Amino acid sequence: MSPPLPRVFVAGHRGMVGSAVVRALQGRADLLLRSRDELDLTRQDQVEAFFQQERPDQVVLAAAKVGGIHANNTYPAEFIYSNLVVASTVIHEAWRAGVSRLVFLGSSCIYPRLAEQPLREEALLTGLLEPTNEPYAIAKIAGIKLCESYRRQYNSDFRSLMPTNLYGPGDNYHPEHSHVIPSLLRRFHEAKISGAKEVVVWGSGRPQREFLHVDDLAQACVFALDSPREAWDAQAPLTRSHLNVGSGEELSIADLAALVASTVGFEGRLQFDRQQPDGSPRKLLDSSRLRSLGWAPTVPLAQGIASVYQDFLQGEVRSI
Ligand code: GFB
Repeated sequence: MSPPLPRVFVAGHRGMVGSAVVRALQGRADLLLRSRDELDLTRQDQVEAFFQQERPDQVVLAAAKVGGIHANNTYPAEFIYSNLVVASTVIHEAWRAGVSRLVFLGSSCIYPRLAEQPLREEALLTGLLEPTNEPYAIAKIAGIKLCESYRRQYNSDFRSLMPTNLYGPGDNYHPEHSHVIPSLLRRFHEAKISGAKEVVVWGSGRPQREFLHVDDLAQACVFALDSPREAWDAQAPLTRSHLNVGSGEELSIADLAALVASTVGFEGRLQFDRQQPDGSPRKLLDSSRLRSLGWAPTVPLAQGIASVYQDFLQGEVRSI
């Protein structure tokens, strides 16, 4: 008889990242999933009761309040409060319930705005953050430090992954609150349908961004759950315990906009709105430590955007 599958709690399983983690863990884990109505992760009493009752073996902490540059800049209190409370509550109760391994997901915006590129893990806390997302970044830094501290004081095997900008199925297409890829897919698509001659792209078009398909991040999460402790700790020692997850594929926002326009089939002009913030000039991750453990990205950007556009069109058909 094969050994029982580990009981894995995926916190945030309805989000883009959590649902990709669920797809990746299908058949490899006994999944524990709770909707927000069943379990409010900002309520310590509910989280405590859940962990004490269910006693998961492992946890992937993918629950987070996320959004693009405009949402981060407009709702800083919600971003810092919600992300701080969810991280501290889930990590603390996971420790109390004896969870054997936990994977916390952060973001590349934890690094200083002007840190040397590509960003190595040791750049954390060496300089000032990008102001448009500082509150969110502070909450994510707190999550890293929570994992590090529980590891240091209690020897908990709590690991942190810092993904670059993500995209994929199940993304948020809100016209103002979403990230750049879903925003532009929607805007270019609507312009094509309406026959508009011009599409507005926020900022100067000059910032550089690296993008990773969420299924590649989900594989990195499976990898982080499975990697033996000794090998992981060799790459992520106590004093620098987070590992970067990026594709290495970087381009300017102007080039990204051109790629999205051609994917959608929009043939009009692009107009850059310099009244909108650019955010970080660049945040390319050095992911060599995770790659040296054996993980590698598999989805090229142009292919990923084409498949996400197909999902977007299907979603439109379903919502009619
Ligand atoms: O995706 P995005 O909001 O994330 O924006 P950030 C990336 C770049 O695309 C910025 C430009 O330079 C935007 O000005 N951009 C151009 C647009 N047109 C658009 C548009 O229509 N919508 C959006 N959203 N951007 C977020 C952080 O920063 O990245 C979060 O605020 C998080 O905290 C996330 O870390 C991964 O890379 O600027």
